Amino acid sequence: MKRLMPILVAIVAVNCYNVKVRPNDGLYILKNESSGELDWWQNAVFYQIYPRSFMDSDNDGIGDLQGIIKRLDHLKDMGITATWLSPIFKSPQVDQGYDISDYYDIDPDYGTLKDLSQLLEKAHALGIKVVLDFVPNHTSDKHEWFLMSVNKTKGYEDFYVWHDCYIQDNKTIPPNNWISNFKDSAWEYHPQRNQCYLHQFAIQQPDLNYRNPDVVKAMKDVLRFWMDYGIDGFRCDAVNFLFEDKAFSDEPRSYIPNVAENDYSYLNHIYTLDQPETYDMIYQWREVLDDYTKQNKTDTKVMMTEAYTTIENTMPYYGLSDGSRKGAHFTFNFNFVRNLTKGFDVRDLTNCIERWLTYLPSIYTSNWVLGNHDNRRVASRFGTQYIDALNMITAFLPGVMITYNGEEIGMEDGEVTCKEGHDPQAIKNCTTFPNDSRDFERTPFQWDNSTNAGFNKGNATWLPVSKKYKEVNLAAENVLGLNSYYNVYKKLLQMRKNFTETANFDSISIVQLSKNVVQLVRKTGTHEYDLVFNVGDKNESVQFVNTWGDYQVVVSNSNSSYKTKDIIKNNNKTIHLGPYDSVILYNTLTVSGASQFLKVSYTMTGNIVLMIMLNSSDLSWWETAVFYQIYPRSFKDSNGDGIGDLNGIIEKLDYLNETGITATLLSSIFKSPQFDQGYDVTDFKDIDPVYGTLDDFKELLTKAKDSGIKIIIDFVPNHTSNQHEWFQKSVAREAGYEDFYVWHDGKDVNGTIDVPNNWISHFGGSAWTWNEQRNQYYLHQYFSQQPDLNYSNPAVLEAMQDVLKYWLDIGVDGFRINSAPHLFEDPDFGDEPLAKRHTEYNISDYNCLDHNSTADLDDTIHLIYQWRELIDNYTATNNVEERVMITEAYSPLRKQGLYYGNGYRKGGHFSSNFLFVTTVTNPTFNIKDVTYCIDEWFIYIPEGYIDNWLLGNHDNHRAATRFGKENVDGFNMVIAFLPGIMVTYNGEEIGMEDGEVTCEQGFDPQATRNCSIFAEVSRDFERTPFQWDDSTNAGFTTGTPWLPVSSKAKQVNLAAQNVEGLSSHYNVYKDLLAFRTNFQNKFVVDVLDTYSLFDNVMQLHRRPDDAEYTLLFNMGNSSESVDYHKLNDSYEVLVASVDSSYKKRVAVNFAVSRSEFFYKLQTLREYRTPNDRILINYVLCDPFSTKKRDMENIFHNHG
Ligand SMILES: [Ca+2]
Ligand SMILES: [Ca+2]
Ligand SMILES: [Ca+2]
Ligand SMILES: [Ca+2]
Repeated sequence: MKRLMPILVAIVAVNCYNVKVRPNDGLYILKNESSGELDWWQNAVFYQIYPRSFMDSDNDGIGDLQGIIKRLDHLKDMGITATWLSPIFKSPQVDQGYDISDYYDIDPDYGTLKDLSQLLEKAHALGIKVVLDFVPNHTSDKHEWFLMSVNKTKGYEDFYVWHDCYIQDNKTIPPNNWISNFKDSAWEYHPQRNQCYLHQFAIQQPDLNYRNPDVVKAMKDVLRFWMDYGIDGFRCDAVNFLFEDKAFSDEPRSYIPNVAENDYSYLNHIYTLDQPETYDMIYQWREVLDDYTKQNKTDTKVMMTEAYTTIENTMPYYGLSDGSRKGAHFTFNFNFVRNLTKGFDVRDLTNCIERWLTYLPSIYTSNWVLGNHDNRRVASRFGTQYIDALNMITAFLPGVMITYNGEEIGMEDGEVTCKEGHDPQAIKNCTTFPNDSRDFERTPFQWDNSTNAGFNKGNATWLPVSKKYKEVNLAAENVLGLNSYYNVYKKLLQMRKNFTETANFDSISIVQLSKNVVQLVRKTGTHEYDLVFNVGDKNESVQFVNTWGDYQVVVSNSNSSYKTKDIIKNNNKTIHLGPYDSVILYNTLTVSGASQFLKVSYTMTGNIVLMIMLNSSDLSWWETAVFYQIYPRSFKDSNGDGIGDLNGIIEKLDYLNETGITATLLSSIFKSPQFDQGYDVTDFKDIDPVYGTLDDFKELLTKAKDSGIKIIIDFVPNHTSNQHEWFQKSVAREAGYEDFYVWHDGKDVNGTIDVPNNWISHFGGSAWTWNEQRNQYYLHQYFSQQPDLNYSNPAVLEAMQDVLKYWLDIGVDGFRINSAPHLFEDPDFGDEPLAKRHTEYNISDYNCLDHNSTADLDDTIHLIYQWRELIDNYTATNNVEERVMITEAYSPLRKQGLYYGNGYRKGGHFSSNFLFVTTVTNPTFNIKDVTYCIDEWFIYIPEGYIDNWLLGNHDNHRAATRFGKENVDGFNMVIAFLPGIMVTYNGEEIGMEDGEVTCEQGFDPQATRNCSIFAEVSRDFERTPFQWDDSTNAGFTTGTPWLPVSSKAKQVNLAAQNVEGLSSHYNVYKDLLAFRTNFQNKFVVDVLDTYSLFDNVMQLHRRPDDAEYTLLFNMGNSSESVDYHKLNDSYEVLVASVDSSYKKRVAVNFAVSRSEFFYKLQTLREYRTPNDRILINYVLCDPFSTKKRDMENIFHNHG
């Protein structure tokens, strides 16, 4: 960490005062799967050849094996050591060779077995391994196995997945509801056998029955045959489809709206994808390969798998995370293909890399795929200016690199018409062909500028050769000394040869140097390499993070001003980058500085966030606060009408005080018809009578102030109630109010007036409603009872500023800006484009459109800044304590930063962080989801702003329900421990779960209008009354509560938990708040590390100034013994969860043995008392001795 500091200090010095600075530095330490040397494949570049388009030797227009043989010298020239070939087996070519009719023979299009032997011999002589495509899920329906199975030939009856089915009215009634990838039932009736067979893909591709041991054996025989033949490994196609549920259960609906019943995505494929038996089969194949290697003493036969699935389901294809069973040597990493898109920035790139490395178990070898025969070419996906940089990044990152043929010369997509196309799914519909076809990335390789780019001798080619071949071809680029894509690519492959020391030590860290520049630091063995990449289109000069010594340029992109072998001197660590420049540097001193990289025998992945605060004693009250969100309606009812109110809150101020709460957020309490629970306001300056009076509110402010508690109120600026007098006046076109709302005449469509555009409201359906009286449409981004105010009207701006001033004068401590992103709309009222994933939604669903005209507009952001200035001016003019502004924006994370500020102007003091609510949602979430969620926030939120963490609110299911009640303490600890502000929704401190509410009892307007979806969408469950004690109505009211009190209140209530010395959620929560009081606001330097320790345990480690704190959280249901990162030997337990075997204030001596760790952090190697496995639940540890540690000293002593 020391190396980072000088630069950070420099940033602080020029930037600002009293601000925390936090670069995002993800550090991953990688371990070699085997303990010795790197195996041949671990650092290899696998070059994917698409045989049909590589080289045509006999001039029939189709590439072939003899063509590949002819061009092997090209692979050799690049420095390629391994290639994998798309399918070349005998096939009727219904699905481009993925329908195989003979696993043991070559399709005549490509040649013969003899040609393959020749290819292997020549490739091996050149030191190139050859991997073949293995298509295991299905065969062609022309395969003899299938023909015999149809005939029930003995031994083949059950080779495929057969099932009885019925014919009714000439229609097949299939055994269950399964749907094929290519639409319609996955079952096909076969009249001859009078049964149905399963096909997860085309009808001509029947699924093999892997529950039949004969099939398993037959397929293993195929693997052995090809290994005997001399093949070096297999790329296994679509492996996640191998097994299906034994019971043939119907799959549940996905509930993705507007998907036709015969569409693949209509169902949630829990019974046909990623089955446990599927993973087991992959592990068995690995055993076949490993056994073969061992018995025959050959080089490793490698297996790579293709599975487009979630990241959680992807990793087990590698094997179990502890390595006790192994699967593929690597399973394709499609992150760059699927999650990186045109216009990406540094954060997107960082995110993409870190996401993969976070989830990858540290014992496995990473891999990086930029493209393949199923995805558009890199140059076309991102733009030609990115070709070098992306090749550099994939070459630079640790592990296997995969290159699709043509990417090394920067080939773009070819030009193919629907008529010329061959992609079987795409040519069925010529209108969608330009979007859907995969022919563009499959056009012939461009070798030179002769006829047909040298692909053949001039006969028609199966797909047209791209017109660009005259400029873009290998011969033109392969000129010594020329700045070309190809020469950059070649240098990269040479550089990678130095990465073979990975076996000893390998780490990668990712640092965002500025908004547009990222630096990757790779330390392998004794070498240090640095890649610096300017993603933006402007010149950038940045200081890069460095150790010591001069830096030498290894390779730079073809337009760079840096040339190979240029030196950047030790005393000048500034690098000047042109637009899209990327440079790889080598630290010339690292060989002699080798001692800094100690051999690491124990590794784990981790991310480090480093923070520096200057003059932290000057922190304002809100920067260290716990904000407690009160939902007034359900908190405490003082007058027996069943609805919580202001006097109820006043009654409970002592409770807040006793708990340690210093600030509250009150959900909307303004005058309202309560159609949307107070978010439809009729008077912004008055309190709704159900909550009390303005005087009650003033009393609350006074009493809260006496208790040292701040009161933040909701501000609902986007819309009013349709019963607001402003709206009434606007409808009547009263002078001064005509343009208070967003009115529109509508669009004349052939004489009929239609809505002005396609905008959709948050709750579905058009965002426009016709008003008869005014004879115009008005806009409502929410319900039609909530018309949008017109912010282009200066009178509206003034009226709303007036509201803010009014409440500031009354004495509120701040505002939470409701629905901040939607204030302004595009004044042109143009249609919004369809969202990328629009097909997953109903056409009237809000998610169907990209909201580039109605959300996050520049004008909206600037208005937020104006309001911040108004509030800051008020604070300054009146010389009062700081008033704060909090913004609510469920915007993409990359936009969230703008609500904080843009570097010149300030926005919200903080913008609510909804990541724990929106991303840790899967019921099977694991520790990596949580650590990733934390990392992601740090990646996207710019330096200089204070972080914030919340688990839930009145719009999302309760944390105890989402995460499990046994995880309540753990999650409260996480958000209390992380740097920044903690936000708690009332009830979370006692672990309240969702209440039980029926549709008839409910109030949420979007839910009660349709009882069939009530359970799914209602927000009433998290709004049931607070559970104070076990009396009637849980002590919430003496009357009838507006929403029923949860039946769990008898067990889960404050009184039962608030007992001195009792181990309870509430007491844990109180301890956490006390811990924060002593902890949060004191540091000049603060470092946070996030670690996933094994599958279920996470560690958060903070090293502020002279202290050290650690949080260990076991999210699993079994005991775990873990090695964790530490600096000291003796610790004291500060807080332990309700079920923990550890007790508060008990000393723990964890010192057993130590090993050196990266940057001198010491990690406890092994902690295991004989015969005793200790359950480390959630333990917050503080080192016993908090003696001042001289950080400089620590670094120097070990450096
Ligand atoms: Ca040919
Ligand atoms: Ca299957
Ligand atoms: Ca009341
Ligand atoms: Ca608006």
